[in-house]
Amino acid sequence: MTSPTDPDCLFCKIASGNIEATIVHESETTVAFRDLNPQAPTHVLVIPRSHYPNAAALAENEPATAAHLFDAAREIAAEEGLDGPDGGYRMVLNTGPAAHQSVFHAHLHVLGGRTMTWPPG
Ligand code: D5M
Repeated sequence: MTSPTDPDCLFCKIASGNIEATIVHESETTVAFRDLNPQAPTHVLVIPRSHYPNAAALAENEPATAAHLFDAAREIAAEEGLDGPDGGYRMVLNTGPAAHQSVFHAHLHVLGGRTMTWPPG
């Protein structure tokens, strides 16, 4: 089975190298890059190379790749020094317009380097 892609999708273009981004991590199934509008000292987006409109669709169709997003996040958190005993980081999967999703290619936000508050806005 070939991986789905959307030629009009911004994040597909980043994954294929057709649009520049500050890439911090890559694997066979995932790409991670710094968010253009960071909400924390570390704000990285981890995306699947395959195009699915959100994390739910990714999990339904490529559950192994969905798991790879979390594994990439773990490695990025370690590389960014966020995983110490007093540290921590937040992973966010905005899913749908009401949840503030604005790019409809599944992506996992990894945020850290500051104290987070709860509840999220
Ligand atoms: O998050 C979508 C995120 O994507 C938002 O935090 C901005 C980020 N973004 C948008 N365009 C780019 C480019 N070109 N590079 C890096 N980051 C980008 P959402 O959960 O959909 O609101």
